[in-house]
Amino acid sequence: MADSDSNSSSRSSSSSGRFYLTTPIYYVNARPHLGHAYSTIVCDAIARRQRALGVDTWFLTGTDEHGQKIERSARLAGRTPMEFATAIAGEFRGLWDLLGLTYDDFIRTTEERHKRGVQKLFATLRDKGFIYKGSYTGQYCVSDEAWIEGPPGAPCPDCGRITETVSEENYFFKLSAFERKLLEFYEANPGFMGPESTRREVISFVRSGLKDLSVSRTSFSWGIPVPGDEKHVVYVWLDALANYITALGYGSDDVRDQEKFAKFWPADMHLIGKEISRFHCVYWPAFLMAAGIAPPRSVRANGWLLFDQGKMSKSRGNIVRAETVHTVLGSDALRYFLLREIPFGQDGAFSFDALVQRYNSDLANGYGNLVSRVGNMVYKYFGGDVPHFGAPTGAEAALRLSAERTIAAFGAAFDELNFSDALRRLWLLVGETDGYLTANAPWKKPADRPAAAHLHLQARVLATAAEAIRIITALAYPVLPDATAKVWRQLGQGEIGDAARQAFLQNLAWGGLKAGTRFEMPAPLFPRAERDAIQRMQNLEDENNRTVIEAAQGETMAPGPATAAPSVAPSAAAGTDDAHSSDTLTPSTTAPHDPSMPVETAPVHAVPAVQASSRLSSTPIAAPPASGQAQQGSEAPQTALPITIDDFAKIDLRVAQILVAERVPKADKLLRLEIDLGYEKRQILAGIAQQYEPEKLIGRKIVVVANLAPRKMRGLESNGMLLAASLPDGAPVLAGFLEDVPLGARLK
Ligand code: ME8
Repeated sequence: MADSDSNSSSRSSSSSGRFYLTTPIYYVNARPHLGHAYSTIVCDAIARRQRALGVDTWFLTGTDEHGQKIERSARLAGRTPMEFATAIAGEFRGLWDLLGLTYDDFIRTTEERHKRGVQKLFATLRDKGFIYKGSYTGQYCVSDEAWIEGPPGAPCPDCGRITETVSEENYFFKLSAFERKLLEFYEANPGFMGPESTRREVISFVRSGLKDLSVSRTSFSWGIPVPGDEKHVVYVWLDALANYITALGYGSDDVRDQEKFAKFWPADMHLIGKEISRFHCVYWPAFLMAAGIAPPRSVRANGWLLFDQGKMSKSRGNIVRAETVHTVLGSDALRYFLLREIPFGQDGAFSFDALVQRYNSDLANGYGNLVSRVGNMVYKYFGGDVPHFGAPTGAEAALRLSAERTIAAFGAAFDELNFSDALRRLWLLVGETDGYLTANAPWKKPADRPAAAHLHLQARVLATAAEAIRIITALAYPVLPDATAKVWRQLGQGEIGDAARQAFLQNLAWGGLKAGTRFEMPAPLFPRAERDAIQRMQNLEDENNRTVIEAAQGETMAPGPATAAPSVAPSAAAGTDDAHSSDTLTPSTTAPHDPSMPVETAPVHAVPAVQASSRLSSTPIAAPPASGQAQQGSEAPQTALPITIDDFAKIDLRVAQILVAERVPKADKLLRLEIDLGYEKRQILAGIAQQYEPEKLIGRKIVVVANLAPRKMRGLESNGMLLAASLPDGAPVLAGFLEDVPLGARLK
């Protein structure tokens, strides 16, 4: 890999006999996708290998549930933040369980143990003089929950969304005091962060000068109150980063928690996505140094999983769900693909095509085929018992030497996080074992070979190939836990989980398969995937998107809490040519649920319908009229569904001003608008491009349905709908005012 030099200083092996490993805690504003699964699967593979090496391992994951972003998402969904967070946290946990991930703890930042620890950390920082009160006026990116340098309206340099101007009384952390200390720390600990690109970026960020950091908010309340000053909530990144210590018991008076903290802190590895390096490599060690706590030993950033040429993310609308791959090819296939295909630390493209190719070549035709060939022949020629054989020849010695070299090389590469290289080397041994079988052809008896000599060759070749398979299987266990468990049983070795608990990788060596061991009948491991596997995965994704859209239309709503909007007329997104994908806040109908979580079947997106049949329609309005209901300006009012005043009150109509307007590529009806609602800025998409020149819209005041759940169109998120009258030919005319009205004013 390009950045492999940095790996050598940050091995995943532990020198202290214990290993503490963490994933990022994921925001609960949207359901998990393959990007989240990627980081969590990598951690799972590392944790499994560590345990199987006899290292006392603690693997933490969880969810990040506070902050403005979650509060807003919940409000849009008509849920309380806690209901909303609980539903999505259940989705994450349920998915990790479905995939068989072996996390030791799952922390939610809304838990009491976390709140207690965060308050203790905040109080400690303040008592030590690193926190002071001030006021902040500047830009904030709600999506990244990050303070941004730039003028009002500037886009976020990381995600490109419009930042909001915040003017608040805040507590500040004296980050500026840590500039030199951090640089010295990086210098003294060259293995602290990787890959090299991340290291360079972080160091140059710190060298360019650190300003004090605002670590509390006062303009909303969904967070952990600042101890002693409860109108402030702790800044969500200070809150979130602290999970790595609160989950171990930091802040608890219980002696067992204190022991656990003493045992596992500092963390051996925080595994993160590269976009959150600054938070983990700058802010986090500075907070810890200030509090007198040791910084983590290493932070390692994975690259981005790309799909359709962009970072896979729910805001781009280009996600694939891990459940889909699990359903069609199994979770081992997904794990193998992610670890083999993408050199860790680099960005890597995901496609169903590449997944199926890799699956067929390496798993179905490679490992799976080898295991079944050897197993079948051991049954056919020796009734299922590993045969005795006499002295090995040069061919056996060569295979043994390769296996021994592979044990060393695989371990070294894996522990340096070069998973792709580790697996490439291991699959060379698969190929070599296959070649050894083919060269010796135990299934073919030449006419001139005496029967006894042939039996001897069969015994020698099959016992040797089976031993090679045992070594391959043991090494592959952290990556292919399901398949290797089956093979381990087939090889008569019992449960691989038990072997892992007994640290079977610690002394893995050639010669463990004893003659006379009884094999189990081989069962298919990785059935070959036909072309239709790609189509099936695509269909599952399409079906899921359809379900989400339907749920957003209120058609599949299960009874929700009283705050959920009524399931009435379809929303404007229904059937529009642009609504080809959707944000996926809706708990999936196929995803499992953590039994400890309330079963949430109601969509988190509860969309108040506004489109009824009045002449004021919300846009985009590209939906073709249903037959017999030609869209006309003179639609009869009686086609409207009657609603009560309470129903109407659920619709949050607001005055907004257009700041930016531009066409959406390849969508001739759509404009992308950035609007100012007075209290926040947003992006909406509107189907008015054929009637309005974008540049003429700048500065214009409009009416917006502000509490409509976000939707995706052409991969862009639309956060609300503008209102327009519909002319007889269907052309929209924007609603507006003759008098001056302040931004954010409510229409009622
Ligand atoms: O950032 N490719 O949460 P988040 C690779 N709550 N990894 C990806 C990915 C992709 N396309 N998409 C997501 C947050 N990830 C904060 C973290 S930690 C104290 C707080 C993974 O829900 C990757 O690990 O936005 C990334 O850093 C993380 O999910 C972001 O998850």
